[in-house]
Amino acid sequence: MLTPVALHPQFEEGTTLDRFLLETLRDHPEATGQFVTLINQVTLAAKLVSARVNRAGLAGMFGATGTMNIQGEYVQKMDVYANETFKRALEHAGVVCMIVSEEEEEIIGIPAPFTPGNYVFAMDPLDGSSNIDTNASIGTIFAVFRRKSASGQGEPGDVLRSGREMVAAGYVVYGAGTVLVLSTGQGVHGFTLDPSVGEFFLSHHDIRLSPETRSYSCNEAYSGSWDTRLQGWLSATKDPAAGWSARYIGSLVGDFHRNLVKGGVFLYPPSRKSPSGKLRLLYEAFPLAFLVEQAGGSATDGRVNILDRTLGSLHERTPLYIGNRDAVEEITRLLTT
Ligand code: P6P
Repeated sequence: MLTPVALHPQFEEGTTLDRFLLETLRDHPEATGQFVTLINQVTLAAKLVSARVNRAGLAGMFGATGTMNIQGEYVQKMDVYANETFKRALEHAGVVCMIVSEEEEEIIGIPAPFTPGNYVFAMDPLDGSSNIDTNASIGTIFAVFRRKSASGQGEPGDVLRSGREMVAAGYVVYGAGTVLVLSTGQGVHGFTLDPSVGEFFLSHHDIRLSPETRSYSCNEAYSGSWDTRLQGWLSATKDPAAGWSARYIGSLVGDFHRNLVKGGVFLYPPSRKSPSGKLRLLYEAFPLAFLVEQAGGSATDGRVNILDRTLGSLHERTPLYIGNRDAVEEITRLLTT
């Protein structure tokens, strides 16, 4: 008999995401109707992508489209589907003034006849999609900002800003189950999709990183070109007395979700292959840093807290060290002294 996730007394079994939002956002500064609608549209898109991911192999959706995105990465058929699904779910709802997607070079405006809304939505619509053919976990990652410009279509200044200005962040991990993890600044909570009823139910209330977990997650194949201080840290973790283990899926959302739920630290340092790091600041590092801080962890670029960075360009890359606070602070101390 599985022990059910300990739920807050206020949220008995069967609390849907809708109910959770209504009951927790009541006195939240973002408790505008637009914000709840935005999250509801994200969950609609997540359900649609989940259904398609789960039968990608049957629907001829494996594999690449034969095109490359602006990152120079082969676009998978599922990347295109996820990108279009999240755009369509949001652009007509009157809740966003712009969308930024890993799949598109430019800012995505709100097409006529739809009305721009109060929020900025930045996403990696399907991160790790090259893993879909191997049935590994993949995911959607998103960050939400409240617009700075007064009205109309969003402007670059609405998104070229500090990570501290995010009002919400989350991801959807499409794995053994589909789990939407969300924070609006009041803790981190996970909702598991019951596909038989098409609802996300609260399954992980107030997720907190387990500080004692000694697990690291990185692509060690590149460690030969890492900063030597980092190489020293990695070899120290291999001392049997240190009690570390290693886990690496190669899909950011899968690796991050495991660390969030069980504890651990994820590293994607600069290397000869990726001199600025591989991961993107706006729609990967920013949202995961928002979530990890809400769960008691930390995220840096090796020098400063990721959330203190200000976005300089839509698709800029960054090194990322994220997870248990002690491990992240030790790595950052090594790299800055
Ligand atoms: P590597 C997937 O392509 C991705 O962008 C992230 O999901 C993942 O963390 C990283 O790349 C894996 O990169 O170089 O280890 O294959």
